[in-house]
Amino acid sequence: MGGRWSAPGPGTVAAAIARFVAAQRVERVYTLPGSHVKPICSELARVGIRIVSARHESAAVHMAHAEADLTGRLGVALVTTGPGLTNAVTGIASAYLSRTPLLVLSARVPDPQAGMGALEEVPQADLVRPVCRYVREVSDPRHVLPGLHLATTMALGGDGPPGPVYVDFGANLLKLEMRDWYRDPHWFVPVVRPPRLPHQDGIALAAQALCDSRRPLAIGGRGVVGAGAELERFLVATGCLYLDTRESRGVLSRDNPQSIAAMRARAIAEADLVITLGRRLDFELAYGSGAVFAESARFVRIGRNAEELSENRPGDVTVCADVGAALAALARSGARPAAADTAWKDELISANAEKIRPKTGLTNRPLGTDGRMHPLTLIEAINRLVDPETISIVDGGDILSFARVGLRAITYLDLGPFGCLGSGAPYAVAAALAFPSRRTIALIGDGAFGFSAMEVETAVRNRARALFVIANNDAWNIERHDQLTNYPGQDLGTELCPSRYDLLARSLGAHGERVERAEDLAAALERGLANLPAVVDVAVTRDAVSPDSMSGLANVPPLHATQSWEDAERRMLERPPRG
Ligand SMILES: Cc1ncc(C[n+]2csc(CCOP(=O)(O)OP(=O)(O)O)c2C)c(N)n1
Ligand SMILES: [Mg+2]
Repeated sequence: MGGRWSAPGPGTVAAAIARFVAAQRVERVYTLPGSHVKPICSELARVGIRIVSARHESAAVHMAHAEADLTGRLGVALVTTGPGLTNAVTGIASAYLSRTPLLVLSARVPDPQAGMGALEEVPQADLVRPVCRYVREVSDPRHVLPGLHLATTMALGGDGPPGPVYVDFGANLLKLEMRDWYRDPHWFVPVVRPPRLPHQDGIALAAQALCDSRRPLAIGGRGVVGAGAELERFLVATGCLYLDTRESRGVLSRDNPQSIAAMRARAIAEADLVITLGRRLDFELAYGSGAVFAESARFVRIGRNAEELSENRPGDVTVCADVGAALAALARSGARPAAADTAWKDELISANAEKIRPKTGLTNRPLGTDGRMHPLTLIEAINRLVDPETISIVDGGDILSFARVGLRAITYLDLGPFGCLGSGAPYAVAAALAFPSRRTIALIGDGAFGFSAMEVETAVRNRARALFVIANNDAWNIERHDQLTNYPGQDLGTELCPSRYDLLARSLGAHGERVERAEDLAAALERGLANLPAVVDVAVTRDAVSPDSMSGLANVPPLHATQSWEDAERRMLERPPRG
């Protein structure tokens, strides 16, 4: 193998990796060039996989993340040795918290140089281990396919929560011949997550809990993804109210009357039975705290792994199973509350309908003292462009908070439980590539956009027809509000220079427009949609105080994510012990 390196042949390790990836029905691999991984990249292209090259490895991983979340298939990123891998860590960590199935591939320094001070040498596996479901360092051609197979099974959630897995190869390995280890066709089929069927005793106990309840509430998580039909039948059969969460958004139509997203606080405070569906009880659900959920509420926890079954608050009943299978079994059981509190249920349904009724007059919200439009004015203009097929993406601080209450989105991605600013632009690129016939609209704060604005060039180069709308308030505004409120008299880095992201976009070859007045918005957004990829840079006021600023999410109370939950927890802790 001495002398100049030649392209790898069809029976090499690199070729086997590519064939394995193609067998998983992966259509695009997100990457950024690097010599160490070039043999893999070359073979991926040879088997017909589209190579999408980003401008930062973290963005490449975010793209694979969006691809996985939107298509339901494995997302794949290929990052190069050393800084390629360290740059990717943020994206990997975000997928880890989102429980998104990703295969991250890389190459290490050649094994014969390991430990000798080789170019770009860092302990790659150690760097990613805490944020991966599985890590495998392959150093022998015999282990290439078993390693990839096991890693992919783990990524899909075969033996725990789904999430990112990492496999790297000594760079010296990639052009070696695979010999007979390559021939066995059973490696080149899609890896499937082994099904987990519910035990009938668990279903019987859950059914009994439902019959005994008066105010049952189901909460969706990643477990309901792909089980929309079963969920709908379950809700009809049992009459449960339903809350979706970030992980399950879009699975059930928001028009389903039993879905009461806008009444979340009251529903969780008053339900007497809470059924979690493949969902962690994490910060978004008050860690299942008895101060926020009714203290006497019973919990039925349905899911495939310990995180979903017992984290923070073990179920009074646990059903270890695929959520779809468990929901189907429960619907078949005929269980429903024997003495349902129908007044409670009807009240929540009608209060929810009233809250989500499209309001007129958002566009008339007063301008800020800076003369700029309110963020909800911008969101209302975007709502007019959102059709049932639109993929909506949000990234930022205040603007994300306003979007959570105002944006009418069905297919939706945001910066996720990792709170990872900078993921929005890459998500939009991947969404537009995966679904070219659907509209992709990303609403991004000016600060958040700065992390990955160069991905507009990736969009131009790859003809990713996304619309990037920048909510530009010249600030890390949610942080600015927190600082003004809690650290008065200080200005520590929360102001940004007035910047023109439309001009930046134009310099990268995209369509760019700046909008200062609400009356110009609709036409500018339409022109953007007609000239994708496009950046519409919208001046919004920094005066508007977002719901997250008000609820305390921005200043992080010690016990809970929001101030009202924090207060409830403190009241509970301060109560004298009973008895
Ligand atoms: C990578 C990263 N760095 C820092 C933060 C902390 N942070 C959360 S929101 C926010 C401000 C976001 O500003 P912008 O995107 O302009 O949105 P705005 O609040 O102005 O609407 C910051 C810095 C984070 N979540 N992620
Ligand atoms: Mg901002």
